[in-house]
Amino acid sequence: MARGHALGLANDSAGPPIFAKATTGRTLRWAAERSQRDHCHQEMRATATAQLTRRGVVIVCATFMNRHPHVAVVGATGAVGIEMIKTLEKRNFPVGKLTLLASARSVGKKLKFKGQDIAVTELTKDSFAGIDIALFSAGGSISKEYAPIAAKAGCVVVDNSSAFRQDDNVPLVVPEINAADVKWHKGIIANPNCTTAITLMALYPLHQAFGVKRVFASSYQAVSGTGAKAIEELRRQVGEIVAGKPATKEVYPHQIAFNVLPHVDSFLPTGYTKEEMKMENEGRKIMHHPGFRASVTCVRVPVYRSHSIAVSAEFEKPVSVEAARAVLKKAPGLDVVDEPENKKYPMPLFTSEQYNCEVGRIRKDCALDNGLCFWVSGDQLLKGAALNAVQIAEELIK
Ligand code: NAP
Ligand code: 2RA
Repeated sequence: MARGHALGLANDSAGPPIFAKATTGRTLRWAAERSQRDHCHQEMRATATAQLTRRGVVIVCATFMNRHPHVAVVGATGAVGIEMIKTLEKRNFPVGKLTLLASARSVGKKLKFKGQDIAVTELTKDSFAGIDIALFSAGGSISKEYAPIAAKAGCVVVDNSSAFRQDDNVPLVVPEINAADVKWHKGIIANPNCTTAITLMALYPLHQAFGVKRVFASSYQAVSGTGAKAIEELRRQVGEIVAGKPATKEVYPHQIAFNVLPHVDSFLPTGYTKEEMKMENEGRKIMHHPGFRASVTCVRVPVYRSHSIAVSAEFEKPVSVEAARAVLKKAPGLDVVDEPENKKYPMPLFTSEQYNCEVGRIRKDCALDNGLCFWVSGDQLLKGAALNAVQIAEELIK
Protein backbone atom coordinates (compact mmCIF):
# COMPACT_ATOMS: atom_id res chain seq x y z
CA MET A 1 0.00 0.00 0.00
CA ALA A 2 1.50 3.33 -1.06
CA ARG A 3 -0.18 5.35 1.63
CA GLY A 4 -1.72 4.14 4.83
CA HIS A 5 -4.17 5.76 7.17
CA ALA A 6 -4.48 4.05 10.49
CA LEU A 7 -6.49 4.82 13.54
CA GLY A 8 -4.62 3.67 16.58
CA LEU A 9 -2.00 2.10 14.33
CA ALA A 10 1.28 3.87 13.94
CA ASN A 11 3.67 1.81 11.90
CA ASP A 12 4.10 1.04 8.21
CA SER A 13 2.63 -2.42 8.23
CA ALA A 14 1.43 -4.44 11.18
CA GLY A 15 3.16 -3.19 14.33
CA PRO A 16 1.36 -2.69 17.57
CA PRO A 17 -1.25 0.02 17.67
CA ILE A 18 -0.38 2.90 19.95
CA PHE A 19 -3.15 3.43 22.44
CA ALA A 20 -2.29 5.27 25.59
CA LYS A 21 -4.18 6.64 28.52
CA ALA A 22 -3.73 10.36 28.41
CA THR A 23 -5.01 13.39 30.11
CA THR A 24 -2.68 16.09 28.83
CA GLY A 25 -1.63 17.62 25.50
CA ARG A 26 1.93 16.59 26.39
CA THR A 27 0.97 12.92 26.28
CA LEU A 28 -0.71 13.53 22.95
CA ARG A 29 2.47 14.98 21.51
CA TRP A 30 4.47 12.11 22.99
CA ALA A 31 2.23 9.56 21.28
CA ALA A 32 2.52 11.29 17.91
CA GLU A 33 6.30 11.64 18.19
CA ARG A 34 6.76 8.04 19.36
CA SER A 35 4.76 6.74 16.47
CA GLN A 36 7.18 8.46 14.07
CA ARG A 37 10.38 7.57 15.93
CA ASP A 38 9.80 3.95 16.77
CA HIS A 39 7.60 2.49 14.14
CA CYS A 40 8.46 3.89 10.75
CA HIS A 41 10.21 1.94 8.07
CA GLN A 42 13.37 3.71 6.86
CA GLU A 43 11.94 4.43 3.42
CA MET A 44 8.68 5.76 4.73
CA ARG A 45 7.85 8.93 6.58
CA ALA A 46 4.83 9.25 8.76
CA THR A 47 2.83 12.30 9.61
CA ALA A 48 1.29 11.43 12.90
CA THR A 49 -1.33 13.33 14.79
CA ALA A 50 -2.86 12.32 18.07
CA GLN A 51 -6.35 12.92 19.34
CA LEU A 52 -7.72 12.54 22.83
CA THR A 53 -11.10 10.82 22.95
CA ARG A 54 -13.72 11.56 25.62
CA ARG A 55 -12.73 8.33 27.36
CA GLY A 56 -9.12 9.50 27.73
CA VAL A 57 -7.72 7.25 25.02
CA VAL A 58 -5.16 8.61 22.57
CA ILE A 59 -5.83 7.73 18.97
CA VAL A 60 -2.83 8.14 16.74
CA CYS A 61 -3.58 8.76 13.09
CA ALA A 62 -0.60 8.25 10.84
CA THR A 63 -0.16 8.82 7.12
CA PHE A 64 2.86 7.26 5.44
CA MET A 65 4.66 8.46 2.35
CA ASN A 66 7.37 6.76 0.36
CA ARG A 67 10.49 8.97 0.40
CA HIS A 68 11.21 8.18 -3.26
CA PRO A 69 7.63 8.26 -4.42
CA HIS A 70 6.21 7.01 -7.66
CA VAL A 71 4.75 10.23 -9.10
CA ALA A 72 2.10 10.55 -11.80
CA VAL A 73 1.37 13.73 -13.74
CA VAL A 74 -2.22 13.71 -15.00
CA GLY A 75 -2.52 16.14 -17.92
CA ALA A 76 1.19 15.79 -18.61
CA THR A 77 0.96 17.22 -22.15
CA GLY A 78 -0.81 20.44 -21.09
CA ALA A 79 0.57 23.89 -20.31
CA VAL A 80 0.71 23.12 -16.57
CA GLY A 81 1.65 19.43 -16.93
CA ILE A 82 4.79 20.27 -18.92
CA GLU A 83 5.82 22.73 -16.19
CA MET A 84 5.18 20.11 -13.53
CA ILE A 85 7.63 17.73 -15.19
CA LYS A 86 10.24 20.49 -15.50
CA THR A 87 9.71 21.61 -11.91
CA LEU A 88 10.07 18.07 -10.50
CA GLU A 89 13.39 17.86 -12.35
CA LYS A 90 14.68 21.37 -11.54
CA ARG A 91 13.90 21.06 -7.83
CA ASN A 92 15.44 17.61 -7.76
CA PHE A 93 12.29 16.11 -6.27
CA PRO A 94 13.23 12.53 -5.31
CA VAL A 95 11.03 10.87 -7.92
CA GLY A 96 11.27 7.07 -7.64
CA LYS A 97 9.37 6.60 -10.91
CA LEU A 98 7.44 9.00 -13.15
CA THR A 99 4.22 8.10 -14.96
CA LEU A 100 2.80 10.54 -17.51
CA LEU A 101 -0.93 10.42 -18.18
CA ALA A 102 -3.10 12.31 -20.65
CA SER A 103 -5.98 11.62 -23.03
CA ALA A 104 -6.02 8.93 -25.74
CA ARG A 105 -4.98 11.71 -28.18
CA SER A 106 -1.51 11.83 -26.61
CA VAL A 107 -0.74 8.14 -26.45
CA GLY A 108 2.59 7.58 -28.19
CA LYS A 109 3.98 11.03 -27.38
CA LYS A 110 7.21 11.06 -25.42
CA LEU A 111 8.25 13.74 -22.92
CA LYS A 112 11.72 14.21 -21.44
CA PHE A 113 12.48 13.84 -17.74
CA LYS A 114 16.09 13.89 -16.54
CA GLY A 115 17.34 13.14 -20.05
CA GLN A 116 15.05 10.15 -20.54
CA ASP A 117 12.08 9.84 -22.89
CA ILE A 118 8.94 8.83 -21.04
CA ALA A 119 5.95 7.65 -23.07
CA VAL A 120 2.59 9.23 -22.27
CA THR A 121 -0.11 6.70 -21.45
CA GLU A 122 -3.87 7.07 -21.43
CA LEU A 123 -5.58 7.99 -18.17
CA THR A 124 -7.90 5.20 -17.07
CA LYS A 125 -9.45 4.05 -13.80
CA ASP A 126 -6.59 1.57 -13.42
CA SER A 127 -3.82 4.14 -13.82
CA PHE A 128 -3.14 4.65 -10.11
CA ALA A 129 -2.02 1.25 -8.80
CA GLY A 130 1.34 1.70 -7.06
CA ILE A 131 1.42 5.47 -7.50
CA ASP A 132 2.21 7.48 -4.36
CA ILE A 133 1.55 11.06 -5.50
CA ALA A 134 -0.55 12.20 -8.48
CA LEU A 135 -0.30 15.79 -9.67
CA PHE A 136 -3.59 16.45 -11.48
CA SER A 137 -3.85 19.11 -14.15
CA ALA A 138 -6.37 17.99 -16.72
CA GLY A 139 -9.40 20.14 -15.87
CA GLY A 140 -12.17 20.01 -13.29
CA SER A 141 -14.28 17.23 -14.79
CA ILE A 142 -11.29 14.87 -15.02
CA SER A 143 -10.37 15.70 -11.42
CA LYS A 144 -13.92 15.10 -10.20
CA GLU A 145 -14.01 11.70 -11.87
CA TYR A 146 -10.46 10.42 -11.28
CA ALA A 147 -9.10 12.11 -8.12
CA PRO A 148 -11.38 10.05 -5.80
CA ILE A 149 -10.38 6.89 -7.69
CA ALA A 150 -6.69 7.76 -7.26
CA ALA A 151 -7.14 8.56 -3.57
CA LYS A 152 -8.97 5.27 -3.05
CA ALA A 153 -6.05 3.46 -4.70
CA GLY A 154 -3.79 4.85 -1.95
CA CYS A 155 -2.34 7.78 -3.83
CA VAL A 156 -2.20 11.38 -2.57
CA VAL A 157 -3.68 13.71 -5.17
CA VAL A 158 -2.54 17.31 -5.56
CA ASP A 159 -5.27 18.83 -7.71
CA ASN A 160 -4.85 21.96 -9.82
CA SER A 161 -8.48 22.35 -10.81
CA SER A 162 -11.20 24.13 -8.87
CA ALA A 163 -13.08 20.84 -8.28
CA PHE A 164 -12.24 20.40 -4.58
CA ARG A 165 -11.00 23.81 -3.45
CA GLN A 166 -14.11 24.63 -1.42
CA ASP A 167 -14.56 21.09 -0.06
CA ASP A 168 -14.25 21.16 3.75
CA ASN A 169 -12.52 17.77 3.65
CA VAL A 170 -9.81 19.00 1.29
CA PRO A 171 -6.98 21.32 2.35
CA LEU A 172 -6.29 24.24 0.01
CA VAL A 173 -2.63 25.07 0.31
CA VAL A 174 -0.03 27.69 -0.56
CA PRO A 175 3.00 26.25 1.28
CA GLU A 176 4.45 29.68 2.20
CA ILE A 177 1.14 30.44 3.96
CA ASN A 178 -0.53 27.32 5.31
CA ALA A 179 1.83 24.37 4.78
CA ALA A 180 0.55 22.80 8.02
CA ASP A 181 -2.84 22.20 6.37
CA VAL A 182 -1.20 19.52 4.19
CA LYS A 183 -1.13 17.33 7.30
CA TRP A 184 -4.88 16.87 7.59
CA HIS A 185 -5.46 15.72 4.02
CA LYS A 186 -7.63 12.69 3.41
CA GLY A 187 -6.10 11.78 0.05
CA ILE A 188 -6.75 14.99 -1.92
CA ILE A 189 -5.04 18.38 -1.54
CA ALA A 190 -6.15 21.34 -3.66
CA ASN A 191 -3.87 23.84 -5.37
CA PRO A 192 -5.39 27.33 -5.41
CA ASN A 193 -6.46 29.50 -8.29
CA CYS A 194 -3.41 31.11 -9.88
CA THR A 195 -4.52 34.76 -9.57
CA THR A 196 -5.39 34.17 -5.91
CA ALA A 197 -2.10 32.41 -5.11
CA ILE A 198 0.01 35.16 -6.69
CA THR A 199 -1.95 37.91 -4.91
CA LEU A 200 -1.70 36.16 -1.54
CA MET A 201 2.09 35.85 -1.83
CA ALA A 202 2.16 39.61 -1.13
CA LEU A 203 -1.13 40.05 0.72
CA TYR A 204 -0.67 37.37 3.36
CA PRO A 205 2.54 38.76 4.93
CA LEU A 206 0.84 42.17 5.04
CA HIS A 207 -2.21 40.54 6.63
CA GLN A 208 -0.04 38.99 9.33
CA ALA A 209 1.42 42.41 10.15
CA PHE A 210 -1.58 44.71 9.69
CA GLY A 211 -4.72 42.52 9.47
CA VAL A 212 -6.37 42.76 6.06
CA LYS A 213 -10.09 43.63 5.99
CA ARG A 214 -10.81 43.77 2.26
CA VAL A 215 -9.25 44.27 -1.15
CA PHE A 216 -10.27 45.79 -4.46
CA ALA A 217 -8.26 44.25 -7.27
CA SER A 218 -7.94 43.95 -11.05
CA SER A 219 -6.03 41.13 -12.71
CA TYR A 220 -4.07 41.13 -15.96
CA GLN A 221 -4.08 37.43 -16.86
CA ALA A 222 -1.83 35.80 -19.45
CA VAL A 223 -3.29 33.57 -22.16
CA SER A 224 -1.33 30.51 -20.93
CA GLY A 225 -3.78 30.61 -17.99
CA THR A 226 -6.35 29.21 -20.43
CA GLY A 227 -4.01 26.39 -21.53
CA ALA A 228 -1.91 25.34 -24.49
CA LYS A 229 -4.60 26.11 -27.12
CA ALA A 230 -4.85 29.74 -25.98
CA ILE A 231 -1.09 30.27 -26.36
CA GLU A 232 -1.48 29.06 -29.92
CA GLU A 233 -4.50 31.35 -30.45
CA LEU A 234 -2.55 34.49 -29.50
CA ARG A 235 0.40 33.46 -31.73
CA ARG A 236 -1.90 32.73 -34.65
CA GLN A 237 -3.92 35.95 -34.31
CA VAL A 238 -0.77 38.11 -34.10
CA GLY A 239 0.46 36.48 -37.34
CA GLU A 240 -2.89 36.91 -39.05
CA ILE A 241 -3.25 40.57 -38.09
CA VAL A 242 0.34 41.45 -39.02
CA ALA A 243 -0.33 39.79 -42.40
CA GLY A 244 -3.42 41.99 -42.83
CA LYS A 245 -5.86 39.07 -42.45
CA PRO A 246 -8.85 38.86 -40.09
CA ALA A 247 -8.12 37.18 -36.76
CA THR A 248 -9.65 33.72 -36.41
CA LYS A 249 -11.14 32.74 -33.02
CA GLU A 250 -11.32 29.30 -31.42
CA VAL A 251 -10.66 29.68 -27.70
CA TYR A 252 -11.83 33.18 -26.68
CA PRO A 253 -15.15 34.78 -27.62
CA HIS A 254 -13.31 37.83 -29.03
CA GLN A 255 -9.94 38.58 -30.60
CA ILE A 256 -7.28 38.52 -27.85
CA ALA A 257 -4.35 39.86 -29.92
CA PHE A 258 -4.09 43.67 -29.48
CA ASN A 259 -7.13 43.58 -27.19
CA VAL A 260 -8.09 42.95 -23.53
CA LEU A 261 -11.10 40.90 -22.42
CA PRO A 262 -12.82 41.76 -19.11
CA HIS A 263 -13.99 38.17 -18.99
CA VAL A 264 -12.20 35.24 -17.31
CA ASP A 265 -14.27 32.12 -16.57
CA SER A 266 -18.07 32.11 -16.66
CA PHE A 267 -20.43 34.83 -15.39
CA LEU A 268 -22.49 34.41 -12.23
CA PRO A 269 -25.95 35.98 -11.62
CA THR A 270 -24.24 38.66 -9.49
CA GLY A 271 -22.33 39.94 -12.55
CA TYR A 272 -18.98 38.77 -11.17
CA THR A 273 -17.25 35.83 -12.89
CA LYS A 274 -16.35 32.59 -11.09
CA GLU A 275 -12.66 33.53 -11.43
CA GLU A 276 -13.32 36.86 -9.67
CA MET A 277 -14.97 35.20 -6.65
CA LYS A 278 -12.06 32.80 -6.13
CA MET A 279 -9.97 35.56 -4.51
CA GLU A 280 -12.47 35.96 -1.65
CA ASN A 281 -13.50 32.31 -1.29
CA GLU A 282 -10.05 30.76 -1.59
CA GLY A 283 -8.35 33.67 0.22
CA ARG A 284 -10.57 33.02 3.27
CA LYS A 285 -9.68 29.34 3.35
CA ILE A 286 -5.94 29.70 2.76
CA MET A 287 -5.43 32.61 5.18
CA HIS A 288 -7.84 31.12 7.77
CA HIS A 289 -9.61 34.48 7.62
CA PRO A 290 -13.37 33.99 7.23
CA GLY A 291 -14.08 37.74 7.28
CA PHE A 292 -11.83 38.55 4.30
CA ARG A 293 -13.62 40.38 1.46
CA ALA A 294 -12.50 40.87 -2.11
CA SER A 295 -14.06 42.74 -5.03
CA VAL A 296 -12.16 41.71 -8.15
CA THR A 297 -12.28 42.34 -11.90
CA CYS A 298 -10.40 39.69 -13.89
CA VAL A 299 -9.06 40.66 -17.30
CA ARG A 300 -7.38 38.53 -19.98
CA VAL A 301 -4.52 40.35 -21.68
CA PRO A 302 -2.40 39.49 -24.74
CA VAL A 303 0.58 38.35 -22.67
CA TYR A 304 1.90 34.81 -23.07
CA ARG A 305 2.91 34.07 -19.51
CA SER A 306 2.66 35.49 -15.93
CA HIS A 307 -0.38 37.07 -14.32
CA SER A 308 -0.27 40.52 -12.70
CA ILE A 309 -2.69 41.96 -10.17
CA ALA A 310 -3.27 45.59 -9.10
CA VAL A 311 -4.43 45.52 -5.47
CA SER A 312 -5.89 48.15 -3.12
CA ALA A 313 -6.02 46.66 0.37
CA GLU A 314 -7.61 48.02 3.55
CA PHE A 315 -6.13 46.93 6.89
CA GLU A 316 -7.23 46.94 10.53
CA LYS A 317 -4.03 48.68 11.65
CA PRO A 318 -2.38 51.79 10.21
CA VAL A 319 0.16 50.84 7.55
CA SER A 320 3.04 52.92 6.19
CA VAL A 321 4.89 52.28 2.94
CA GLU A 322 8.14 51.77 4.86
CA ALA A 323 6.59 49.23 7.27
CA ALA A 324 4.90 47.39 4.39
CA ARG A 325 8.13 47.27 2.42
CA ALA A 326 10.02 45.89 5.44
CA VAL A 327 7.41 43.13 5.81
CA LEU A 328 7.40 42.27 2.10
CA LYS A 329 11.20 42.12 1.91
CA LYS A 330 11.16 39.27 4.44
CA ALA A 331 8.31 37.34 2.78
CA PRO A 332 9.24 33.91 1.37
CA GLY A 333 8.85 33.38 -2.38
CA LEU A 334 8.53 37.12 -3.03
CA ASP A 335 10.92 39.81 -4.30
CA VAL A 336 10.34 43.53 -3.83
CA VAL A 337 10.99 45.33 -7.12
CA ASP A 338 9.99 48.87 -6.35
CA GLU A 339 12.12 51.67 -7.75
CA PRO A 340 9.68 53.60 -9.92
CA GLU A 341 12.18 56.47 -10.16
CA ASN A 342 14.50 54.03 -12.02
CA LYS A 343 11.56 52.54 -13.98
CA LYS A 344 11.84 49.30 -11.99
CA TYR A 345 8.60 47.52 -11.17
CA PRO A 346 7.32 43.95 -11.60
CA MET A 347 6.44 42.96 -15.17
CA PRO A 348 5.27 39.66 -16.63
CA LEU A 349 8.19 39.57 -19.07
CA PHE A 350 10.57 39.38 -16.13
CA THR A 351 8.56 37.14 -13.79
CA SER A 352 8.04 34.50 -16.52
CA GLU A 353 9.79 31.21 -15.73
CA GLN A 354 10.76 32.54 -12.28
CA TYR A 355 9.76 30.78 -9.06
CA ASN A 356 9.45 33.98 -7.04
CA CYS A 357 6.62 36.47 -7.46
CA GLU A 358 7.46 40.17 -7.49
CA VAL A 359 5.74 43.10 -5.77
CA GLY A 360 6.15 46.81 -6.45
CA ARG A 361 4.34 50.15 -6.94
CA ILE A 362 3.83 50.09 -3.17
CA ARG A 363 2.04 53.25 -2.07
CA LYS A 364 -0.55 54.53 0.40
CA ASP A 365 -4.05 54.14 -0.99
CA CYS A 366 -5.48 57.66 -1.17
CA ALA A 367 -9.11 56.49 -1.08
CA LEU A 368 -9.05 53.98 1.80
CA ASP A 369 -8.31 54.33 5.53
CA ASN A 370 -5.27 52.23 6.50
CA GLY A 371 -5.01 51.45 2.80
CA LEU A 372 -2.13 50.29 0.65
CA CYS A 373 -1.87 49.86 -3.12
CA PHE A 374 0.55 47.43 -4.71
CA TRP A 375 1.17 45.57 -7.95
CA VAL A 376 2.16 41.92 -7.91
CA SER A 377 3.27 39.76 -10.81
CA GLY A 378 4.07 36.05 -10.89
CA ASP A 379 4.35 33.11 -13.25
CA GLN A 380 0.91 31.51 -12.99
CA LEU A 381 2.14 28.30 -14.62
CA LEU A 382 4.66 28.03 -11.77
CA LYS A 383 3.57 29.66 -8.49
CA GLY A 384 -0.04 29.56 -9.66
CA ALA A 385 0.13 25.88 -10.59
CA ALA A 386 3.15 23.58 -11.13
CA LEU A 387 5.58 25.00 -8.56
CA ASN A 388 2.93 25.21 -5.86
CA ALA A 389 1.91 21.60 -6.57
CA VAL A 390 5.50 20.35 -6.34
CA GLN A 391 6.01 22.36 -3.13
CA ILE A 392 2.98 20.56 -1.70
CA ALA A 393 4.50 17.24 -2.77
CA GLU A 394 7.70 18.30 -0.99
CA GLU A 395 5.67 18.87 2.17
CA LEU A 396 4.28 15.35 1.83
CA ILE A 397 7.70 13.72 1.94
CA LYS A 398 9.17 15.95 4.70
P1 NAP B 1 -4.24 22.46 -21.17
O1 NAP B 1 -2.98 23.07 -21.66
O2 NAP B 1 -5.44 22.57 -22.03
O3 NAP B 1 -3.93 20.92 -20.85
C1 NAP B 1 -4.95 20.01 -20.52
C2 NAP B 1 -4.35 18.66 -20.20
O4 NAP B 1 -5.40 17.80 -19.79
C3 NAP B 1 -3.66 17.99 -21.38
O5 NAP B 1 -2.57 17.24 -20.95
C4 NAP B 1 -4.75 17.05 -21.89
O6 NAP B 1 -4.26 15.93 -22.57
C5 NAP B 1 -5.36 16.61 -20.58
N1 NAP B 1 -6.69 16.06 -20.81
C6 NAP B 1 -7.74 16.65 -21.40
N2 NAP B 1 -8.78 15.80 -21.48
C7 NAP B 1 -8.35 14.63 -20.93
C8 NAP B 1 -8.93 13.36 -20.72
N3 NAP B 1 -10.19 13.09 -21.11
N4 NAP B 1 -8.20 12.41 -20.12
C9 NAP B 1 -6.92 12.64 -19.74
N5 NAP B 1 -6.31 13.83 -19.92
C10 NAP B 1 -7.02 14.81 -20.49
O7 NAP B 1 -4.68 23.06 -19.77
P2 NAP B 1 -3.78 23.65 -18.56
O8 NAP B 1 -3.68 25.11 -18.72
O9 NAP B 1 -2.55 22.84 -18.44
O10 NAP B 1 -4.75 23.45 -17.31
C11 NAP B 1 -5.03 22.21 -16.75
C12 NAP B 1 -5.72 22.40 -15.40
O11 NAP B 1 -4.92 23.21 -14.55
C13 NAP B 1 -7.08 23.09 -15.46
O12 NAP B 1 -7.90 22.51 -14.46
C14 NAP B 1 -6.76 24.51 -15.10
O13 NAP B 1 -7.86 25.21 -14.54
C15 NAP B 1 -5.68 24.30 -14.06
N6 NAP B 1 -4.80 25.44 -13.89
C16 NAP B 1 -4.20 25.99 -14.97
C17 NAP B 1 -3.35 27.09 -14.78
C18 NAP B 1 -2.68 27.73 -15.94
O14 NAP B 1 -2.00 28.76 -15.73
N7 NAP B 1 -2.78 27.20 -17.15
C19 NAP B 1 -3.15 27.60 -13.53
C20 NAP B 1 -3.78 27.01 -12.43
C21 NAP B 1 -4.59 25.93 -12.63
P3 NAP B 1 -4.21 15.87 -24.18
O15 NAP B 1 -3.00 16.68 -24.57
O16 NAP B 1 -4.04 14.42 -24.46
O17 NAP B 1 -5.48 16.44 -24.69
C1 2RA C 1 -6.87 31.48 -15.85
N1 2RA C 1 -7.14 31.07 -13.49
O1 2RA C 1 -5.88 32.22 -15.93
C2 2RA C 1 -7.03 30.49 -14.74
C3 2RA C 1 -5.98 29.43 -14.78
N2 2RA C 1 -6.58 28.25 -15.27
O2 2RA C 1 -7.78 31.49 -16.63
